[in-house]
Amino acid sequence: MPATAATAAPRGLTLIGAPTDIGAGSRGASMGPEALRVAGLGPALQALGHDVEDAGNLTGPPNPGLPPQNGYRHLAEVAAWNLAVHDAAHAELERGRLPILLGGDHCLGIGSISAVARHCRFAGKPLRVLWLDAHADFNTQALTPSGNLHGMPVACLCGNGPGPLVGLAGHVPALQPNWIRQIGIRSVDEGEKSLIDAAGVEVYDMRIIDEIGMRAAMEAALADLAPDTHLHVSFDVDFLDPEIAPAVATSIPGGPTYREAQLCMEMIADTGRLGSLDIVELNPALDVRNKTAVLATELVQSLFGKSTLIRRPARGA
Ligand SMILES: [Mn+2]
Repeated sequence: MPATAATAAPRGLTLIGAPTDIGAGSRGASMGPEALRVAGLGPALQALGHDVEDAGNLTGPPNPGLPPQNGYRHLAEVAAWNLAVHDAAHAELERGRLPILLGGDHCLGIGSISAVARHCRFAGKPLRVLWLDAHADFNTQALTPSGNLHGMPVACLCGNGPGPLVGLAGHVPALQPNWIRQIGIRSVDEGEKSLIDAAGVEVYDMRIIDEIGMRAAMEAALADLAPDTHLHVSFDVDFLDPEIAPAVATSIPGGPTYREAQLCMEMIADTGRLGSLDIVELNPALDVRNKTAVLATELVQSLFGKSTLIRRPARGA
């Protein structure tokens, strides 16, 4: 094994591109996978000692640009893309590899996390989902102002959504709300607030991060992991402050800084339990010389064990 700065054990990682903006309100996230490749994501992870395979891009229906029907935009197309993502991610998990979904918009988290939920259910492993995002993504048909399904994946995964999406994991709901930790949240629609509250999702919003700091927020979000807990990270690039990450269509000011985001990723890496990852909502049409894709690549390196120094475990493993 080559000398490496990684603190995490080498893993088999598979990049899965899903070039679509089918669930988003504006076009461009479909170019995300290629921007991440151009930023050197695969070689950056390989350099940490991991075995990286790029499975290329999935295919699916084009974006027809239609208005919502019954509260959903492009439901049939969103279902087709998510089925493809589910099958690809599940196949990698069954091979013992760690799938990295290159989105694509955040509706694809339904397929990806449904695959993880299915895998964990059969393996008898506990699952925790870390949802790094500016938004809670807990909208529903009745509440959504736009019908865009990228605002609904968490609700769908919790069983509140259209049949073709809530059933992908082979079990409804795919997730119990108390398996989810949301981090970085700073934009929630009015009706969404009540739904999140009623569901009991644990949310570390920017108010809490301001008050207690990223370290304490992440300690709480990562508390009580079992030795065999599978950690899934769903990283919406709009989690980051738009000053450092402009390439998102739904940017909200006041997100984590570069250092806070690095700490978040490093603390997840320190658990040694990362099992799957989504990188979504990167919209290269809005980027400046691909800098957001480069930043996402740096943060994902930290998530996979890059650290400044050789670190010895400081907290109880
Ligand atoms: Mn999102």
